[in-house]
Amino acid sequence: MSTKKLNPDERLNIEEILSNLQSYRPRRTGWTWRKHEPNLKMGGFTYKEATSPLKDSVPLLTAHNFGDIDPQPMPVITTEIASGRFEDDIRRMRMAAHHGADHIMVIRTAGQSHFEGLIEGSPQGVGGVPVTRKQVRAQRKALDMIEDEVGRPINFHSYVSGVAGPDIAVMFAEEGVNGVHQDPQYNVIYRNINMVRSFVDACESKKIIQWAGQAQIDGAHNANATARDAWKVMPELMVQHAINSLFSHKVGIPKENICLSTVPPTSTPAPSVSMDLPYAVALRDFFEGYRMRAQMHTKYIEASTREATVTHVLNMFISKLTSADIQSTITPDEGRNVPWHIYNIEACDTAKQTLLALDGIKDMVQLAPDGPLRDAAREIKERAVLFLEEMMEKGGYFASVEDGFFVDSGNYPERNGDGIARKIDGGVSADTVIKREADYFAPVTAHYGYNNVAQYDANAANNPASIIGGCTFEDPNKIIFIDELDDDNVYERMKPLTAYHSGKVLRPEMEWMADGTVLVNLMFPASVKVAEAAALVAAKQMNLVDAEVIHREILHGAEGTRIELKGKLNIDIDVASLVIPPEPDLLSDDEIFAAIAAKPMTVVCGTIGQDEHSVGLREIIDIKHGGIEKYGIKVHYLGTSVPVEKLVNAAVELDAHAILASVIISHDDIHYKNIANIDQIAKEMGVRDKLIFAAGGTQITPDIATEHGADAGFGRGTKGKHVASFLVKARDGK
Ligand code: Z98
Repeated sequence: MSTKKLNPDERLNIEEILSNLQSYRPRRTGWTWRKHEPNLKMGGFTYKEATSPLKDSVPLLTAHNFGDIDPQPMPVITTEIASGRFEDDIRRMRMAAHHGADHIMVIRTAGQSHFEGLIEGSPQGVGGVPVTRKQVRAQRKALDMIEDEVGRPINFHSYVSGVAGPDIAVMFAEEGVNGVHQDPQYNVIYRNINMVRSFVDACESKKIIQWAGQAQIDGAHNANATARDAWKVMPELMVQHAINSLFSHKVGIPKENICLSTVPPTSTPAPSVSMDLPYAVALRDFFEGYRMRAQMHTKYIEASTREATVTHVLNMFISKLTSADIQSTITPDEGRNVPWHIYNIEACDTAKQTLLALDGIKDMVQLAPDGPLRDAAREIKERAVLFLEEMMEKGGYFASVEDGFFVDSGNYPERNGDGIARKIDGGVSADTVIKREADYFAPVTAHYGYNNVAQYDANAANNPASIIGGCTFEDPNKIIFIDELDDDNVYERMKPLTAYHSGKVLRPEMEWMADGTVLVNLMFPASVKVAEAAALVAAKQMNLVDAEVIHREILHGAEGTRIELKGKLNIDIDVASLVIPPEPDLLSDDEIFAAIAAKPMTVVCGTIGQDEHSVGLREIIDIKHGGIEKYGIKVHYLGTSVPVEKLVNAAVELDAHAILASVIISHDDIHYKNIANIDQIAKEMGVRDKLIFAAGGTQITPDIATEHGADAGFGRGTKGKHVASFLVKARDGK
């Protein structure tokens, strides 16, 4: 379906996305991998493992030193966006796509696993988004526009788990969802949904996933997150992967769409790489042909962005040394429940930065073919095989779950008897599996198992839906779109926010439009408890509402504590009232270099009058700090407290193009008086017309400097580039 083209200078129009949703049809279902561009050349570099560049994107911060290139690494990059309000998440999805995410996962609100069918409408969620047809359709519609803007398909993802798994699978296939989590073991172990029901349902769900060409991610990572000591469940993780992968393949999903959700099992201060790397190698030995989804270890993420980022980078080091087809970007959200825009974007950038940095590493560094790495990998595999053998002896998966085999805190074959045990006839929706009658018939596509189509039309055996002229998969007009039913709906939520949505009024925001949330960093020279209490007092003084300490870090037990505080700053800023200074009209570095190379330039400079402050001027001239020397400008620095006459005389003697005078001391307006003096002396000597004269200093206001006779004034924040650009323009009349 054709979509509206987005204007890069305008926010997404949420109302427009919501309008006419009942007739919106997704363009496709099915997963898209990035396109490898071997030996891609960008900015003078050659990338071994880059993929097709984007049409529109936000490069890494330091890219401005490299011609603003924005290469895209190999793995699909995931970000999880689920603030509880899908309309706000749409804007974050656009930001994330511009920072390199092409796999956007929507986490469901707590409890949705136990719903017995699809939920309709789009109520607001807590700890995730209520996944409904309307929410999915609105977000898919927005993503269709966003992918046109960035020039890369975006995979949209959520969960086909819970009691209503197959219903959700159908809805996702209809609505153009591209990737899903599906693993019946998740239902059984973590949501206590009856195991027979879960495995029967999984057949149906997986059949639909296969039809839709979606990528499937399993649920093994949940054992990492749940286990008492996550590094001890390595053998079991291999078994969980094996059960779901082979099950899915047997139902018909091709191996290249079956993704193992792999997690480096440990984290620092453990010697993590020595444990995580053998595990990653063991997985790749056992599961050749399947895809690896590298997920972060959520259990070992605390509230520190710094610490989470280091863990993330180390995890990606493992991904690069082994392989990853999908790279997740979990953020400190998991540690402190602040699912904020900025953390999604930071984590996407962390992934891009790290993966690009490690481009080609496997051509330079090889994993040792024997020794401790292979020994440890072999041991993990042996433990996994023994685990599986014992399950078989026990009578299979169901019997083993009844016996508490999974998520035991021992390193198999050690067992501590504290695994999660479920009863074969227990759990949510027990006793709901019914054998199909002989005349059972379902006129639908991608249906698993017995279906007596022949009783109606023997020729339709491979296409049961043809009997009714196609089901919703072939004829989307048969989909029933139900709009919201209750008061807690998107329109009601947006009504009081019109001024903010229009862009006329601004309020700080972290996750929802005009939520007012701000983050404040504080340091108190005190212990944690004292610092925390002090931070709350500070918050009150800053007029923050609902202030809460979300992160505390000991710098020293008595000397200091770092505090991160969140709160609400309920202020409105009228955009029309803002005074926005014009962007300085600067020449590019290349233009300045070329102008100086074509025609050399000499300047004399010094701190004038009785002024001994030289730091600022040195910043403007010294090559070390990116000063004007960098461009090849010849600089004669006369020192501090230079008499104004000396400065002008030197300019004449050296046949300089320009005088740069630094004036810091400002009492009695001496800085402006000295500027006027230079102008006056140069005029008296008859050289003013031949000299460019600029004055700078922290107290300088450009307009006042020129009123006193300078050609330009440079105040606080000036960099060498600003001065060099001005000098070239002034000399060459640009
Ligand atoms: C991730 N942040 O994987 P509920 N099914 C499977 C799951 O792994 C999960 C759910 C369903 C993690 C997300 N996984 C953790 C196989 C959750 C979620 O019951 O609605 O929470 O289903 O990226």
